[in-house]
Amino acid sequence: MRKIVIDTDICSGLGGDADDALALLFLLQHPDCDIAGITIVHGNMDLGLKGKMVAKILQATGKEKVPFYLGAEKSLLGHIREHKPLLISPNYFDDVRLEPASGHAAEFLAQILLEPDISLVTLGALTNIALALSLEPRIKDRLKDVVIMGGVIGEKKPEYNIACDPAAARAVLRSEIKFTLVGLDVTRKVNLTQDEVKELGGMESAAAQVASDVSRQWLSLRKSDYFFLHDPLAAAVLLDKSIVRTENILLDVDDIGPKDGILIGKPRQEGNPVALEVKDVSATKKQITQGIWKT
Ligand SMILES: [Ca+2]
Repeated sequence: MRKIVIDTDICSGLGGDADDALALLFLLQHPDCDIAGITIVHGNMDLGLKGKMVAKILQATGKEKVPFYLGAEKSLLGHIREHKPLLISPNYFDDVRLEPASGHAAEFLAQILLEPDISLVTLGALTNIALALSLEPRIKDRLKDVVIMGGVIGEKKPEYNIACDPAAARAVLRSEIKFTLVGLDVTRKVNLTQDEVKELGGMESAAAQVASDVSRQWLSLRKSDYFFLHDPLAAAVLLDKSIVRTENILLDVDDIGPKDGILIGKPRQEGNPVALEVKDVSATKKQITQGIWKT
């Protein structure tokens, strides 16, 4: 059984990308995963609403005992991304009973990440992780298994998770934590189409219902017939590194300035593995969607 902590900036169902919810549903229902806790970080939506969405997912998967914590509401330097309007009916949360655990997400991370054999996957800005590292620097020697969804290799525009808090990303990348990076250039190769969502939607367990709800909402907001499985791919890589081809790259984040948040890197043996491609896109997608919808 893998003991896993998930750090998420979830806006799924609230007017944002479906992928955080799908990654949570994938890991929470996976037979080999024991989720030790979920921490929530800023990005586009009020933290309390993000907490309600996590609670909804925990209830839908029958994982009410998994603790979840609210974390940083702003970047390390105090920036905040404009909140998007809530697009879901508030009634959607009428059945939510669970409350976030007390305490800041970074305090929880500073304790739990010292425990042996904990894996961490980050699906949002790295603010909570950077704060935890400053509270408890020994984390960097203890944590052996980390997957970061963020960044993009070879593009001039910064990726959202890194751009939300470049200083935090810089702190984490320079911390000597060993991690595998799964960036946008790779996650954009794995998408889910409207037709596939329709097909998967026949299985209406509570968890499948949430998966279908957030996917349909995101398709309609994007005005598109597909969306990308960014965070679920990072979750799948956490469970099986062999699904991606990687290269060791010494990574950093560009200095504060107009290009802040752009990843820079050089291939180096002492660098961290960076995913370059998914070896078998259709098998990986099948594994992810079956894990989420339990088809
Ligand atoms: Ca995310």
